[in-house]
Amino acid sequence: MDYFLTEEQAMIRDLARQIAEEKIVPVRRELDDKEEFPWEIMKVIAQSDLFGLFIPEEYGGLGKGSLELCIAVEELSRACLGVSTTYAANALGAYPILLFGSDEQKKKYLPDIASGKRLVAFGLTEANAGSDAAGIQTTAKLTGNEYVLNGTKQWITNGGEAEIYTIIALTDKTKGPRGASAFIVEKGTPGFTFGKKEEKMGIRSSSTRELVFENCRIPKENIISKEGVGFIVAMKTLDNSRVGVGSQGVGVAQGAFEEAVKFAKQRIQFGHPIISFQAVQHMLADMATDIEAARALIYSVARFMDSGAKDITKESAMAKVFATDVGMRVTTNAVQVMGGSGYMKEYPVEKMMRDAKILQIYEGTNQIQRNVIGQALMKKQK
Ligand code: COS
Repeated sequence: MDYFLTEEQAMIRDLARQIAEEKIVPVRRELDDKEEFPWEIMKVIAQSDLFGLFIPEEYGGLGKGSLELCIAVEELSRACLGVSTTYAANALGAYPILLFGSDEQKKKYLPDIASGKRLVAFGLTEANAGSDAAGIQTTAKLTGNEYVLNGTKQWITNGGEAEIYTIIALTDKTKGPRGASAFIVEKGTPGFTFGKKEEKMGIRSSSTRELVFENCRIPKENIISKEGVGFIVAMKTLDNSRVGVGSQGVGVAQGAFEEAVKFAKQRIQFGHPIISFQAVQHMLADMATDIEAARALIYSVARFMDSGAKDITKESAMAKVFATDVGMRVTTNAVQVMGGSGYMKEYPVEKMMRDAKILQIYEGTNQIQRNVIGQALMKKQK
C-alpha cells in the first residue's frame, strides 16, 4: 500500500533496508546463537546517521520525528529484533533528556547520542517494580552538591554497553509516584556497576542487564527537570517510545510473512505448491491484512505525534498493543505455514517467533496497555 512517504522518508526506509539486508541478515543467526552484542552493526548505523533521526538539528541530529524513527525501526526489525531492540532502546534512553532535559544537558549529551558515539539506556524497572512502575525502591538523596544513588535496576536493555543512563529513583519515599525523579548517570561513575547479564528466549543479541548503584554520587546538575517529576518523565518517555515497539511488531511480522510466502510457493505437497491450497491461502491472507492494518495504525499514530499532539498516551498504547499482537500472531502463523521447516533453526522464522514474544511484554505488557487505554476512556467520559 502507498503510505505517501516523502522522498526523504523513502530514503530513510531504503537506507535502513539496505543495512538490514546487507549487514544484519547474514549475521543474525550467529549473533543469536552466541548472544553477541551487535557492535559492528551499531557502527554502521552510526555512520549512516540513523541514530540522530529524531534528535533536533541544533543538537547534531537530523531533526526528524516519530514517523521516520518508526520507519527505520520497522526495516531493522524485518531482519532482526535483537538488533532493532538495541537501536530502539537507545531512543527510549534518550527521550528523558530530549523531552525534559535542560539546554545544558541537551548540549552535553544529545550530540554524542545523535552520532552514535555513545549509546544510552533507560532504567526504570526493578525486581519489585515492573507493571507497578511506581513501586521502585532505588533512592537518590541530595547530599551537598551531589545526589547519592542506591538500589538495583533490572532487565535494562543496553545495560553494560551504553555509556549514558537515564534513571528513575525516589527522592522522597513518602510521596509514591510524586516522590520520583529522573537522573543522568554516566558509565564509570564510582558506585555504579553492572550485575547479572540475562540469558533470554529471544532478542538474544541485545544486552539485558542489572544496574547496581551503591552510594553512587552524581553531580546535582544531573537531575532531569526537578525533584518529583520523575514518574511523569518516565510515563511521557514510554508514551513516545511505545509506538516504536509497535513498529518492531510490524517489521518482524513483515519479515516472517515474506519467508512464509516464499516457502509456500516452493513447497510441493499433494502435487501442488502449498500456496495453492485454500487453508494456506487464508492464513497468508489474514497475515497480510494484519500487517497492513498494523502499519497503517503505526504510521497514523506517529504522524499524530509529529503533529505536536500533547496527549498521545491512549494512541501510543493502542499502536503498541495492536501491532505487537500482530507481530506475535504473524510470526507464529509463519512457523505454522512452514510446518516442520518453520520449527527448525535453519529457517529464520523460528527466531522471529521467539523474538516477537518480548514485544507483548516490554515497555509495558499488553495487558497494561489495555489498562492505559481503558483509563483514558474513563477520563474522557467524565
Ligand atoms: N503521562 C503523564 N502523566 C501520567 C501518565 C502519562 N502517560 N500516566 C500516569 N501519569 C500520572 C498520573 O496522572 C498520576 O499523576 P497524579 O499523581 O498527579 O494523579 C501519576 O502519574 C500516577 O499515575 P497512576 O495512578 O495511573 O499510576 P499507577 O501506579 O496506577 O500505575 C502505570 C499505572 C501507568 C505505571 C502503569 O499502567 C504502567 O504503565 N505500567 C507499565 C510500566 C512500564 O511500561 N514498564 C516498562 C519499564 S520501562 S522498559
